[in-house]
Amino acid sequence: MKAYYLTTILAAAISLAASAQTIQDIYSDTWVGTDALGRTMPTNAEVGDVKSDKPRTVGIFYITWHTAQAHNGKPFTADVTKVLAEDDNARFDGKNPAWKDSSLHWGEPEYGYFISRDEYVIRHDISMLTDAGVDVIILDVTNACFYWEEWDAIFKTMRKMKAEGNKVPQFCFWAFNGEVITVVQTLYEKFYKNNEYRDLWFYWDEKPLLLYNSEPWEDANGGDGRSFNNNYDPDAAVNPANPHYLDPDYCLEEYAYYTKEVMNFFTLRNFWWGYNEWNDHKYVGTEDNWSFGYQLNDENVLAMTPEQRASYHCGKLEQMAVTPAQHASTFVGKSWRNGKEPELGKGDLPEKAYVPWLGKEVENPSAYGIYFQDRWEEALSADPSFLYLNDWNEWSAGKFPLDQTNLDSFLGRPSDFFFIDQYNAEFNRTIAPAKDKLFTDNYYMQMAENIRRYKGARPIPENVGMNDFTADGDFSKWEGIAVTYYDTKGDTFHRDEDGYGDLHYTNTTGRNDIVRSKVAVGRDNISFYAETAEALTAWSDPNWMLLFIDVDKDSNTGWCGYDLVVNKSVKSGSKTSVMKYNARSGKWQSVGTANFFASGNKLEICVPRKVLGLAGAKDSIVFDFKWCDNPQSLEDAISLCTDGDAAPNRRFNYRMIWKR
Ligand SMILES: [Ca+2]
Ligand SMILES: [Ca+2]
Ligand SMILES: [Ca+2]
Repeated sequence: MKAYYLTTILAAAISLAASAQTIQDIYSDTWVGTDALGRTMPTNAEVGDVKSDKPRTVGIFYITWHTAQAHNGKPFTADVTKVLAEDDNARFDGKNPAWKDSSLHWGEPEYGYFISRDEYVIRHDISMLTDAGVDVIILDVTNACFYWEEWDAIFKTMRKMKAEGNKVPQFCFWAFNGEVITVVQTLYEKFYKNNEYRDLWFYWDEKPLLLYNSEPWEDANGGDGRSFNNNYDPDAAVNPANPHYLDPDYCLEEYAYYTKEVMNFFTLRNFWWGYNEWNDHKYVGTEDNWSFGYQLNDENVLAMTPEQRASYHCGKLEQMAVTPAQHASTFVGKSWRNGKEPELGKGDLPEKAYVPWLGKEVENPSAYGIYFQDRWEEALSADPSFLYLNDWNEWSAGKFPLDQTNLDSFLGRPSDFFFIDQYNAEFNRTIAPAKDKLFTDNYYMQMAENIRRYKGARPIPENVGMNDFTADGDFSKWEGIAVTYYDTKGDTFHRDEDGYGDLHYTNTTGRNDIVRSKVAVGRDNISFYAETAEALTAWSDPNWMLLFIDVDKDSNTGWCGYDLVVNKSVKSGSKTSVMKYNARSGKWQSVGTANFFASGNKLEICVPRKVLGLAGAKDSIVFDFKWCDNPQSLEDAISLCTDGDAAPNRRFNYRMIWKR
């Protein structure tokens, strides 16, 4: 516990020193929401207060291998889901002409086939991860590849977001295969020794964390385990006047082990797959050997309790992993349960499976996070200090030919090809949102829901008192309203970046950057206030500052749960429409008008309580609401949050609680 507070204080001091700007807490742990499967975000009422008896830290594997070289100018065809949609026979024939590539995405990301340096994607990733409660992104160096350009783009963007006042996660590296000692030494010298991006370093147990291979002579990719010395100085071996005379960190051509500098500087944890045994000794459930997922198709690992699978430090349970699936190569996908993968149909997707958290069998079970939730329940029951998620955005994997097929070559059948980590929508570990409406952001929302259960949440702030406001443009009256609802700042950033193949992505829909809002309850009106980063654009703009209200807090009524929308048809510079969703016609119909005043970066709207259906409420009012500016279509909940600005972000809503 002492170490925890020290670490926190130290990290806080460092971030203060490096950045004088104020970070705005946007209270995302108080946001409500319902995902596409009908799961609701648990609130403080369900998960209790933020737990503070020990650290509860969430890390996620963040991939940067979508490098600029992926933009090769050729039409992009490398998506397994599209290959199998073109010809389902391709799943039984690696030489089927539908296969045109040797490295493929399993499906299309919500933001398209992006490359890792795309600032628009980085900004959305960072804000999604922060909103969900992720504390640290873990960057992949496991194959000894340095992604300098991509890391620089990420760190610079995180710095910019911080400068804009946003909370961001911190980072750490994970090195394992190849010349791992050289890799670690290079990272140490480039970033840590130079104090580069120091305010973004992730601290664990009082020092920056480095995930590494504690037995560097054992390479999981079959390498020879040799690491050449960056700082080899032959003179140090023979010259007593050399400042590094006889120091093995300098006088050996190949490193014997990690240097003293590295060993002293970092908190080090060995980090590999949760095999029962690794390098001829017990791995899973041992001291300082963290796992990035568990080999549950090994009956030894499957038989263990969650506490037995966890990693320990000084005898204390420290780390556990949660993954949406295992590997395609081990035939353990997203719907795997009780030692079995459901039978695969078209597109190599399971056609049906029982979903325990839903208590029934469903079609398209890959969308339901069956394996993912089982792992969450285990991790939550063991309650580790560090919870590792694998992964956010790996998306792509190699397709390898098999010369000799046997009965169990791939997915439990003979095959002339195979994939290792990912394959299709069933066999992958991606948590980031997918474009396919069947999967959409289900895994992201499931992660956010479970992180809340892991960490707890603050109570939703409550408004009190009667405030009879009119839309008179005197915005000073809002200073008396204590409760503020916040949104990310700078999330109207425009996109203009290459993607995979010949793709290029632009998005210029970011317009009014909503940063703050408030609600005041009066006898006759409920007034809404919104504040943007810059001056508001003209009220005549399309889809200008839409205010969606879920009056009954029921996602099954209204459009995407929203029963009313304000500003869908703004009448004049002072009068706007209030519309109600008619489920029968599927249309929004006018039910009244509201007065508004917009000036500079501020907007206030007074909606008659009668129009909201809240005229009779005397002592308390509770509803959910959301501001959206410039969505390009009102197709579904996702269309509200992928263009323009949504406040709060993604599928989340603010909950307005008022007591007289
Ligand atoms: Ca915003
Ligand atoms: Ca509703
Ligand atoms: Ca937003």
